[in-house]
Amino acid sequence: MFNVETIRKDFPILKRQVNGKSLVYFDNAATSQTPQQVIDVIVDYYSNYNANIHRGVHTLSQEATDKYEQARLKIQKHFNAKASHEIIMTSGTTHGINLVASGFTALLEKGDEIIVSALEHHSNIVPWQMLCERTGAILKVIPMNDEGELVMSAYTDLLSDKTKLVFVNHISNALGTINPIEFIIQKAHAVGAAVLIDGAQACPHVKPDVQALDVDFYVASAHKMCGPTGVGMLYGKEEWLNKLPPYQGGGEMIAEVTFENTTYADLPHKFEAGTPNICGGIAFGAAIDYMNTIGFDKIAAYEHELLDYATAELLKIEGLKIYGTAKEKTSVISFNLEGIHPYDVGTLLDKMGIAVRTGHHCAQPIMNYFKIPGTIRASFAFYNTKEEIDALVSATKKAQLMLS
Ligand code: 7TS
Repeated sequence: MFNVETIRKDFPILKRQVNGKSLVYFDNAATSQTPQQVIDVIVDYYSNYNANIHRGVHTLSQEATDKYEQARLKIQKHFNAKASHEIIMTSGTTHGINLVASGFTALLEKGDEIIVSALEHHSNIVPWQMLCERTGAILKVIPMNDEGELVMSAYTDLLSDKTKLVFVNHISNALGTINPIEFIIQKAHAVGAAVLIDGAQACPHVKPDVQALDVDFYVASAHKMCGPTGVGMLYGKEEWLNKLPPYQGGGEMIAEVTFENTTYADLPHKFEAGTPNICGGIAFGAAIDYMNTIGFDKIAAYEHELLDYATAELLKIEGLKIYGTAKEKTSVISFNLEGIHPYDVGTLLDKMGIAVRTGHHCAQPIMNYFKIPGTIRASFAFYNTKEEIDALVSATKKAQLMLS
């Protein structure tokens, strides 16, 4: 049984007051909150077995190594990767994307084409632009429509034997659109292109199966799925990870070093130079355990209820416009009040204890499409409630009155 009141007890931060009001946390798309079960794992690590990994004969180092590698296995199982060495531990989605973009420098030629979508976060645009600058490859963009959906007929028109890579997010951070990634992957593979899916916004809501998707690369951040900041994962098919050169040089990623020649370690260590975020990696595994205990089916169903309820209630406010009305969308609502700057609304909502994000959400091309400076974004998680949505609606009405 899904009981939101029981779940809320797992999150100490939800008891906080902000500006004298009970905190209403609706900035989950920026970062999710952390349950006590994950906080306990972090405290346990620093209290009992903090040590560097993969290099110590001593007990603490072995314990830390075991737990870190167990976390990799949990991540492998969660995403259904074929082998644990196809999971590269990163500092987050941005790191994973840059690792792949850097690796493709050696694999692209002038005139090759790579495709992104109009719905991307800047972290899934800028590294590819930099790759194009380095290689002379050409960046093409899948357009979006007024609902905030990608236009699939335009996508298939862009594909050709020149297409080498396609990069699309699984779910848009700014609008909540769920993209048809199965179709996107299948069509890209038909012309021989590789696909990277940015799963930063999907992983808090769904459990991706990388083998069923047949995706080449999939990236995510722990902090969006109840884990800590500064850690994430890159899944890559073994054949692709073997083709890509190392991203950073340093300790841990080598087989043998001399001044004349260095050979690299096998996967996954070839891509893991230096001391990683050990505690973060272990806590990422704990976060995955926590979310699976609640269950992704239950999470998705409940969040959908919240989305439908909030959409209906917010639309009752005169002059309120929602951006992103895709048929397939997750629990993100981007909106504006007519004639009022989103930042002013966000500031007043904060005064009333409600945390939302305002601005362009690192997705300026989407804001340019709608010809707006930004939006107010309320993003819901499974620990939010309808009562909190009522608080948002009434605070938004108050803000509208004060700012009109
Ligand atoms: N891709 C998407 C789709 C994202 O939403 C984000 C972060 C990133 C990549 C980058 O993730 P990071 O963990 O490497 O920073 N999105 C947001 C957001 O919507 N508000 O704050 C961060």
